[in-house]
Amino acid sequence: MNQYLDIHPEVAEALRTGKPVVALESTIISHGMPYPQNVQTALQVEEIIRENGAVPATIAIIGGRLKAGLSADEIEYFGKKGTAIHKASRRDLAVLCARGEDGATTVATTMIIAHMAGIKIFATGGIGGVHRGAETTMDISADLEELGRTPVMVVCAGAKSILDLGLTLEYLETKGVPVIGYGTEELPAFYTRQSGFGVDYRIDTPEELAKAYFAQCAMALGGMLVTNPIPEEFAMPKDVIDKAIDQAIAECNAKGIHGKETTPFLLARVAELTGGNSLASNIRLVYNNAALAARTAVEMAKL
Ligand code: PSU
Ligand code: MN
Repeated sequence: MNQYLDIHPEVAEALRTGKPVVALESTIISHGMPYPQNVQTALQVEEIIRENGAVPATIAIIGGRLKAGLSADEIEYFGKKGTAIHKASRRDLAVLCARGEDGATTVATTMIIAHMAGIKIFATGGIGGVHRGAETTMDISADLEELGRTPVMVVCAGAKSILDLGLTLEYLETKGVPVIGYGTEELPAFYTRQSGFGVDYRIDTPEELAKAYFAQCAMALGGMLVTNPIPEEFAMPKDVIDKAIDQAIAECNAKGIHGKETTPFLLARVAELTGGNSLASNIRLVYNNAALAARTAVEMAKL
């Protein structure tokens, strides 16, 4: 086992005995949602994973240790500290561990740590991607590179249109990442079920997801992305969300915000501009993804 990694005893026991485990990220807690909804959501997501037959492993860096599985107190700590915690992507792991610091793991680092621990599947809300205007800023999330190289299945609700969804799909194609629509042929756009862009494959059951992942691993082809549309009853009106996103991006550019601050700024601003509505949708889609990931982990454990 990696010398920087600590696996929670319950997670370690599940992995040793071949029981299903689902990883969860911590940047969504510290930087993706406000306190206290972030903590309530993180705890409820763990509960949903248990109800669907798997063991949850929320991933984070605490005192320079890579943690696969957090206690409720540790989740509370990340939720309360919020953006004061270092947002940790691939480039940050080594220095944070060497210095003994804390870090909130993004999709990229959650995949890395999940893979080190032997966890195959990870549920979240949205992934990072190619930002609008990336042809001049070169702002492309390290999440996409990680999907290309690390053999973990990531279950999300597509990507927010704070990103350029067309360019994000092009980049994933270049990196060889299969983009799967769960029960849909169209890429979901996080708050809405449709984006106007197609996925590579439609898959309708957790069993078939598990089989596809098994084949992906057998050929050492890297990660897989499952995009699971938000349930109809929690989706947002497209015009409302588009307007908020356009305004948030304009403000982000006017303020000269860039680098790792961009995504947290846009997420927080969109939530403010839509009142509580987008946060409520965000929470519901994460629950939906957690349930699908747990059901898929159960099928993976049978193969
Ligand atoms: N998109 C969301 N919610 C999130 C994130 C993205 O809808 O919480 C977080 C995830 O942790 C993701 C990270 O991995 O932002 C991407 O940040 P960046 O664009 O700086 O790579
Ligand atoms: Mn970026």
